[in-house]
Amino acid sequence: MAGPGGAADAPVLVTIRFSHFCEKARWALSRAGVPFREEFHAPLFHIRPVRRAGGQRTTPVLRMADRTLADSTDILRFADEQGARLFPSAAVDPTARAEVDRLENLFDERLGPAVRRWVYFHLFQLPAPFVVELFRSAAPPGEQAWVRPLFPLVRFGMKKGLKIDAAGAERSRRALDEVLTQVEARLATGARYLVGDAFTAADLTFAALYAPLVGPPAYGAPLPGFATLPEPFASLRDAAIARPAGQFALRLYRDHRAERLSPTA
Ligand SMILES: N[C@@H](CCC(=O)N[C@@H](CS)C(=O)NCC(=O)O)C(=O)O
Repeated sequence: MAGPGGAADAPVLVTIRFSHFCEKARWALSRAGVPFREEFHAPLFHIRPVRRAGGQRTTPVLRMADRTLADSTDILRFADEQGARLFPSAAVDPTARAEVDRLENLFDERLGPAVRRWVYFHLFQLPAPFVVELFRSAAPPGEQAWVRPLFPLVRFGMKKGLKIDAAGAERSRRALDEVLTQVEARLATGARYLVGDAFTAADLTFAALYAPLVGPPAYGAPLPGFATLPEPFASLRDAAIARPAGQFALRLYRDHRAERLSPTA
């Protein structure tokens, strides 16, 4: 379960491997050159390890020798302190800083949950083996044998817990469209980034949380089958990629996902 670096005493990032909130944290830590070991899990198998690491229920959780961070925004702030250069200084440019914080929060609250519900709703319409394969790709060896037999139970729990149904998917589609329209209004002015003229936490959060719909090649976890998704998912993916917001997310991945701003210890 390797992250970049990964000495035995390195910080541990507990994840649901393909989760877009986990990708947000992974990207920020990699950007800062923080060495960490990723302990990844399939959905629902994450609950016990998350509690053991000091989190509540959700991933990502970053467990370090002296503290635990159990929210992706806290992990981005930590990565920023370590040199990721994600937040403008509030002392130098308070307006830009407030705008980055506002957008990160908007994407966390609206975009992330909407993408998740909408994707799961459509994924769960596909033949079960397809989704089982995706979940197995997220599981470490010790969990893999359990993914297939427990899949019906996991799917039931997720549908109930995340309100994954047709009405929820439609609400999420509208929320998604609302956020994408706001992003595209900014891009229409010719801006290369969401705030100011440099890459910030707002851009990283947008690209990571939108990524499951556009499948950037540099995504930090395998997304098996993404290139060969059956209909209607293939058309939904192609429409997401064709939008200016989709092109923007893919460009951010191309230009910034591999950046390391401080040397990995
Ligand atoms: N506000 C949290 C949200 C994270 C979140 O929703 N994580 C999802 C994965 S995409 C999760 O772990 N869900 C599992 C669950 O709720 O049981 C953060 O930013 O870290």
